[in-house]
Amino acid sequence: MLIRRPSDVLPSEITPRDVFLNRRQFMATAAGSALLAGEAVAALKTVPSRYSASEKPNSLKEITSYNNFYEFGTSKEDPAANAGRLKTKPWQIVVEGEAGKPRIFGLEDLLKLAPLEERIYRLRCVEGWSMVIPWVGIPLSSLLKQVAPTGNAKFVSFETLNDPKQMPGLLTRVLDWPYREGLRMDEAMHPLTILAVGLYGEVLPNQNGAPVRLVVPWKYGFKSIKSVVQIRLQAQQPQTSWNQAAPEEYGFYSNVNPAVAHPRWSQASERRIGEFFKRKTLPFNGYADQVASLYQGMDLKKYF
Ligand SMILES: Nc1nc2c(c(=O)[nH]1)N[C@H]1C(S)=C(S)[C@@H](COP(=O)(O)O)O[C@H]1N2
Ligand SMILES: [Mo]
Repeated sequence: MLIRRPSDVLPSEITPRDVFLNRRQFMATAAGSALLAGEAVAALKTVPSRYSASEKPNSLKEITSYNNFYEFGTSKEDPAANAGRLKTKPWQIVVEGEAGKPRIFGLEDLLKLAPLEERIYRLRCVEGWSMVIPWVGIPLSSLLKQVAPTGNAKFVSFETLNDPKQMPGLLTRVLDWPYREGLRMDEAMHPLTILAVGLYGEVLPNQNGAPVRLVVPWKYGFKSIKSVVQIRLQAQQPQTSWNQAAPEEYGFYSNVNPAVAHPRWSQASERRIGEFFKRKTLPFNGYADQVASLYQGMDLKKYF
């Protein structure tokens, strides 16, 4: 889903500001790792979940060093290198729109809404690779119920933080920022849809979308928006960053579907990070029993 590779950027496009930011970013990363070593990392108290896949998770190293988070750069190594400067405390999520009780949630409020569960989920990136990740999180439904959605709430939109001082990738125009995603209301309320605040029992590493990110395991990875600051209930289907960037390639639904090829490559198989041979991609990423009924009667070639 790369539109513009870093190697396509001409040296003339690198401004003194970029050079300045790169130096700052180097210092921020150095400071960040010192902090990590010094600070006791909060272990999250979790209960196991009946929704976990019975597959061996990828290693912490794999999960935290091969990422997509374009706000920190477009290559897989960029988020681990650059996300150290993201300030995740304090953090607020504004939940508004078609809601009887719109509200601003601090991260602490979120943790009180439901028991934190460990959910081992497959993540299938639209680029053709996959991982298995032991998330820690709560159902998104437990947050949405708090704001009392009105009868007009048919869709939910999500936005990532939009601060170029913390996110150097925002200075490039690879996407229309802030990163935006959306779900239909029934998808958002589905028990498989979670807000993740951790992985491997610890708070989320910045490169994985700290302090809170969406995870929708039956959809391509880009639907699982990171570092969320705004959630809006609305009557209309939201515009999303990837659909806006390339509507023929990335539909609103983006359910994992081996039968519908991306215009430039097949989606029939995938490479699990750490494995050599490819696997067959499963309909709805292996969650068909739980979610196929949401799309009954819809032409999934049209609503891709
Ligand atoms: N804000 C934001 N969220 C994002 C992205 C991004 O670039 N920005 N990338 C998406 C893509 S393409 C994938 S595959 C997953 C990757 O999540 P992970 O790095 O935690 O494995 O995050 C998704 N969420
Ligand atoms: Mo992705």
